[in-house]
Amino acid sequence: QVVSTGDMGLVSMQTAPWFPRKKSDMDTFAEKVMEYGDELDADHPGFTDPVYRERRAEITRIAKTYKYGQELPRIQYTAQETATWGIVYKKLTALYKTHACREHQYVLPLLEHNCAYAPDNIPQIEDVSRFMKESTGWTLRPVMGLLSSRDFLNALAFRVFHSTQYIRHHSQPLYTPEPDVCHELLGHVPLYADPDFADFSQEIGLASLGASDEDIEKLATIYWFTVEFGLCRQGDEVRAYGAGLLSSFGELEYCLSDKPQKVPFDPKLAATQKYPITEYQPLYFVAHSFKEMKEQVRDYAATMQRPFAVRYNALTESVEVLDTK
Ligand code: TIH
Ligand code: FE2
Repeated sequence: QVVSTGDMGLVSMQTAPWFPRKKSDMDTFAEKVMEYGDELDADHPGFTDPVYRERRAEITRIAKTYKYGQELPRIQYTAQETATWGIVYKKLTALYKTHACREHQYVLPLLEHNCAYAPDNIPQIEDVSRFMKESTGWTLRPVMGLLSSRDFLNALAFRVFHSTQYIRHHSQPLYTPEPDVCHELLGHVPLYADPDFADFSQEIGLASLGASDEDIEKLATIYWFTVEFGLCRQGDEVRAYGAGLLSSFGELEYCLSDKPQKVPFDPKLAATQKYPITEYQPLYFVAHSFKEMKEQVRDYAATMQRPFAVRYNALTESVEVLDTK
């Protein structure tokens, strides 16, 4: 039985945390960002650079007023920002041939052709989002800072990915501990144009809707070890598909060396594995294929306690709640 949108008379729904039912519900996320992008930590390279700080604040202010359905904001990047992008772009594209998974290698030329990806141009997320929509139905939303894990994961259920638009500090182009436009556009976007990866990622999102705080923590950790830092088998080789690897020249080189530990992907193990967030990962999970990963995560999610089931209706772009009591 499908419970109509907004029907909170259902006992099982009353005890579950709130979650978005339609895409415009995500407009409320902007008011509850945990950490603003313009409040930098003391160890951030841009902390002592007032020009950089003001520029970040300007870009995040634009993101804060975005509402569902609007065109995504276009940013006029400065020469210095474009130069930083250029360094990152050239270093990374040289390494992709030997280090990136085949799906990433397939999509990047399409982005160069359709979305003006180039060493001397930072693509606009409006153009990129349109391309993604046509490939797999995924879209981007601008984000002004760090969302809670719950909000961020919930968006994945709607095939919506939150994207920053500012760029890393020019003094450290090859690794940054936080997302930036290089990370989103070079790391995440190419994978979201792949149908199997697109499904896999939505699976995590659907599992997160109305989940308990403990389960959100586990799903966020699975997300970390797959979407952000996943490795995969490709024939006899291991390649990177995680966005955190594909956007960092330093860690991309490191992750395939013999320094870190590598274990087969298992969602149950990955869900509770500890990890550092401001340095290279000591441990990576190696997946077999995106298809298999999707099944693994779906089976894992089925073991989580939730008194209702959810289903995404792609025609109405909304989530239906099914009573399982
Ligand atoms: N470390 C990545 C980079 O340098 O591009 C960025 C991030 C990965 C994961 C979270 S932020
Ligand atoms: Fe990311």
